[in-house]
Amino acid sequence: MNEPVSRGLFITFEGPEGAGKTTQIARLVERLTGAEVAHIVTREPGGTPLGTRIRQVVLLEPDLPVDPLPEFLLYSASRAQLVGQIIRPALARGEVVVCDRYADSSLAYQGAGRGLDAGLLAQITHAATGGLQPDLTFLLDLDPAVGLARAATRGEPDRLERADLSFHQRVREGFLALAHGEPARFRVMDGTRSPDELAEQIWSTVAETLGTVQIGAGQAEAPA
Ligand code: Z5A
Repeated sequence: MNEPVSRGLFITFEGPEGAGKTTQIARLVERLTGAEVAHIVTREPGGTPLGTRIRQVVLLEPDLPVDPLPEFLLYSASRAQLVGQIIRPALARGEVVVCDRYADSSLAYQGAGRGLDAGLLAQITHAATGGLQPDLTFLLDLDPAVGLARAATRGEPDRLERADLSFHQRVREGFLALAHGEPARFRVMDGTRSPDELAEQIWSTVAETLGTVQIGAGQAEAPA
């Protein structure tokens, strides 16, 4: 097996419901495994025992009243635990970290969607993450009506899936504005393309990025 990359690489996937994040993360993991690149996969909210409990409360008990600010603080608490317990240690080991949603989701859902103040969100997010930003973010962009229809086939809607379409449209616009503001970090992908096409595009970007990162003792090599 190759030595792990000498500094880790932090990759996040973002986008509206049903955009295909889970599908593409599974495909990326196959490629990383095949190329023998050390990696971990995690998600938000969740990824730790505390995060899993927070996920239950904030998403899967939609009748429990939770106002926008406490909703954001719950996501932030899950994020702080995930960064400290899982993400930073993996990056310090030189691994690739693939995360299904991260702080951009709070800016899009609780900021653009719920209307919380962007400055407040940034301040608390910085405290929760110690300023840790992804190196690369894939935004799978999709008309929310299409994404919600895809997600609807899975059974009972969670708290966010119950929100109206205009909320999800604001979320989509919020994601696109974030991507516009940070073009070096974001790769905006057309979520209506086929899973195969998207997987190829994503792997080519990740392989290229890995090729620019030192692997092992001074070797610079891209995975196959
Ligand atoms: N949230 C928040 O508000 N604030 C925060 O800070 C954070 C999160 C971190 C997490 O939900 C919720 O938390 C989320 C935002 C909120 N909103 N909701 N609800 P989640 O983790 O349970 O689910 P999700 O992140 O929204 O993902 P998802 O709904 O599971 O969808 P996905 O992972 O993006 O898509 P998928 O499962 O890969 O695909 C969905 C379906 O589409 C499936 O049947 C696939 O076979 C199909 N699919 C996938 N790709 C394609 C393509 N390319 N073409 C056609 N069909 C496809």
